[in-house]
Amino acid sequence: MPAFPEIDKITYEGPNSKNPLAYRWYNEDEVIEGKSMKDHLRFSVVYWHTFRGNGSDPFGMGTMIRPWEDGTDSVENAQNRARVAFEFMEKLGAPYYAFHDRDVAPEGNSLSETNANFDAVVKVLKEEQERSGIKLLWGTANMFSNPRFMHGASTSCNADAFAFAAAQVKKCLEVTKELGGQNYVFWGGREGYQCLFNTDMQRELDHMGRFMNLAVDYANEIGFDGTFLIEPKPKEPTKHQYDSDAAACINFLRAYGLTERFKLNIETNHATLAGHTMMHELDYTGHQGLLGSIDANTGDLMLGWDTDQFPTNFYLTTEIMLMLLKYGGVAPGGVNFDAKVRRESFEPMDLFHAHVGGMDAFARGLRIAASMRADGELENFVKQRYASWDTGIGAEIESGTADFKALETYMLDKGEIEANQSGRQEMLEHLVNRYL
Ligand code: XUL
Ligand code: CO
Repeated sequence: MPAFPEIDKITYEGPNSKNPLAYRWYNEDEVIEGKSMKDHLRFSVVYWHTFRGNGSDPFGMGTMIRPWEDGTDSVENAQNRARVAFEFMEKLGAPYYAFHDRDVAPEGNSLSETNANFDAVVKVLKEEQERSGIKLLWGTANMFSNPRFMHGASTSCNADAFAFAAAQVKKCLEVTKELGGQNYVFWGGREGYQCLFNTDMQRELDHMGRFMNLAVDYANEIGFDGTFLIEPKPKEPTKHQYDSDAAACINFLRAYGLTERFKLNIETNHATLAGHTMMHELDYTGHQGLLGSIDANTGDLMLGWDTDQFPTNFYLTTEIMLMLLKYGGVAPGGVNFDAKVRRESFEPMDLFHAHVGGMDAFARGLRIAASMRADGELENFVKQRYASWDTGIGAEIESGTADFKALETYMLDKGEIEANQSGRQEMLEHLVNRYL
């Protein structure tokens, strides 16, 4: 019995369609800048919000109606849910998905029982992947929900928590490899602190560095060659997370010799919690050569926490797609909807509305970004703005031939700098609006 009998496969109907369950902009086979929209966007559905989110919040219980759930935490229920997830993703036309180990299968009374539960559901995931052609974008281990990780996982003061986390990641790497996962993500759930008076920061960071190196060693041992991704987030659940933003993560990767195997997974709502825009985080990571994947969502400007809403703002998706195109695309990463429907959007149908809206917003962003790049007006403005670096003293500084003494001689001779020119911010913001 299908879980969504009233929904047919979502199709592209073009910009004039008034059907909310159709794509107006996402035409998966249409080629833009030499690549299909499907290959540019590599959309991915997250298991945790979409199939495990129940709508509970700190003030109230779950609200979601999910007729396929039998209300138990059994392996059978988890296996059935996996089949429902694939029906959903197929009807949506999403080529990838992502999960935490604990989203897909229930924890048992011991680590070995938990691993057996995981295997039993992975069997179904594998069958469904083969049947549908949908692939695993990334796997990750949930090392933040269980109370054993209250002080963190690899950064816990309790060495046993580190050991448990290692066993968990070992298993999850094996499963991710088994399912052909293209990446493996570390989001530092509770890797941070609440209070510096009880924290040995240096020791915790060294342990996290050790943990990541052990993961790379084990991946090499079993022949998992997917990309490792660290996902920056500044706070929540801890008051300070060590992976606070892209710059902090990149410094960590360099300090512990990890840049060969690791890149970053940048999430919009995490960027804004860090006091940056998504565009800033993507530009920073991209020029460092470490842009791996994105978690697509948005926060709420009125709220200061991780609301994980579906992105529908063309301005945001245009900025993101400008960055992805600038840095050569997101593969083998993807556009992963780490987003949840609101508690009030409790019907199964809302899962479709949310994803269709998010995918279409990104497809529109891709189209807008590509036409801006084709016209080249922004790019030319920036190039012109830095023209003083292309010849003369600027070129000498960039190439390393001018030292402080030479620069002093140059300036003493010249007396004053070339007149500055306007940055034209308002003109450019107006220009960008022309494309929206
Ligand atoms: C939490 C978050 C996670 C990661 C995976 O804010 O974004 O869901 O994406 O652990
Ligand atoms: Co995320």
